[in-house]
Amino acid sequence: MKLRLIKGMRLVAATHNPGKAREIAALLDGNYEIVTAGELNLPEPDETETTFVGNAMLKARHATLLSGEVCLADDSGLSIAALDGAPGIFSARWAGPSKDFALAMQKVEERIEETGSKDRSAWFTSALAVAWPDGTCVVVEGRVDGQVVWPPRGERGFGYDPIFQPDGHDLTFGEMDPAAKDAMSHRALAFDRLKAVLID
Ligand code: ITT
Repeated sequence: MKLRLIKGMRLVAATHNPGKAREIAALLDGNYEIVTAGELNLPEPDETETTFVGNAMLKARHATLLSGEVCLADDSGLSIAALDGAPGIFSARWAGPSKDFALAMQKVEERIEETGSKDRSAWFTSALAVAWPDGTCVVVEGRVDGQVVWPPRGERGFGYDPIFQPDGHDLTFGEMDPAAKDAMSHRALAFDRLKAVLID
């Protein structure tokens, strides 16, 4: 059987991050009835895997087991070359329990300065996993390269967006119109791949 996401169907976005949920809805072009794990009061699983792909599959499967519905999860993060790829899968955890991204961005800047490196290159990764109640799971990944800037610029987006300037652009993700970010982001690229596999 060919796996498909049929337009109009209900899809659980297995995320508790409202910024991410907004982008997921926009990147699916309003073609699905999206309900979030937060709205369904599904608990967040511990992200115990060691890769974006592993954690995306873990979150999608966890939500499917609890809801019995088709679930889509995103595991993502910012990797800094000078920090050997940190914070990477720990991007959310660097913001602490209060999800303080001003603090997390400060930590990124301090760690880069501590290395003495002039290399500010960085990349965002998004792994998207779709899980079905029968245990099937499809996963794809997207990446966008750029530079870490300091100080942070822009109030749009979420998380580390104010310190990430994608290569070939003058604005940070925090300064860009959401549609401009959605035309080039790691998440957009992952969605392109997901659509190529699952959507006619
Ligand atoms: P869920 O697991 O509930 O989806 P989360 O925020 O914990 O929410 P992750 O574990 O995938 O999600 O953590 C990824 C973190 O990386 C996220 O909290 C952001 O701070 C950051 N991040 C990912 N994509 C980003 C983007 O497009 N712009 C800015 N920051 C991003």
